[in-house]
Amino acid sequence: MSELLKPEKVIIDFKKGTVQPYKRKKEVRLSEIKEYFSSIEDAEKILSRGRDPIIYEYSEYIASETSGNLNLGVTIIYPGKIGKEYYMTKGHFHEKDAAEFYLCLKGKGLLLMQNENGEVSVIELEPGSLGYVPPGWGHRTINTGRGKFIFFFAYPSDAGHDYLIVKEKGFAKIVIEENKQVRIVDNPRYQKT
Ligand code: S6P
Ligand code: ZN
Repeated sequence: MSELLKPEKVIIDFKKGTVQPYKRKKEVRLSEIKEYFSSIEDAEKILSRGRDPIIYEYSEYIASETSGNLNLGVTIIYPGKIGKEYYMTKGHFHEKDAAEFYLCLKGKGLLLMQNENGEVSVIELEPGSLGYVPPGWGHRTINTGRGKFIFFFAYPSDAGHDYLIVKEKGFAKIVIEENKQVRIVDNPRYQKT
């Protein structure tokens, strides 16, 4: 064992989506995530009007990033769409073989996963439901509701995050609103390997 840490209590506010104490907090605004949306044109239109909304934010309790530890945190995805596509996280693969789970605390959304063979899996999340991401599956979350979508996550601290594959190739599916319905459709910009 490399270091002996002191046990700590962590307080999660299910309604506000806060974690205390937290070590990392990040807000992701449209300007940072615009290339991940299927319609960059719609994103550019919003930005050109001088608006740069927060799409999502998260805070993480990190005891230590050494192997054997867990990172815990809460993500809030705001409600909204870029064109027809719902607000979502960038999505990533873990660099190591590492699982993760998402436990929905508030609102509703989807957990979209994809493995290296291009297979896709989607889990609907509502308060009390948990989506398990096995090692090897890229993962993105999408707010399909009208309010904030808030979920708790945990993953091995040394998992590592690879955003490049998703940024360059995208996910095979996107989640859009069509005729007031949530639809999971082929991503027109998806690049197969
Ligand atoms: C980390 C975990 C979450 C995400 C967060 C934002 O493994 O999955 O903390 O970082 O939900 O998503 P993303 O794709 O921007 O990291
Ligand atoms: Zn992850």
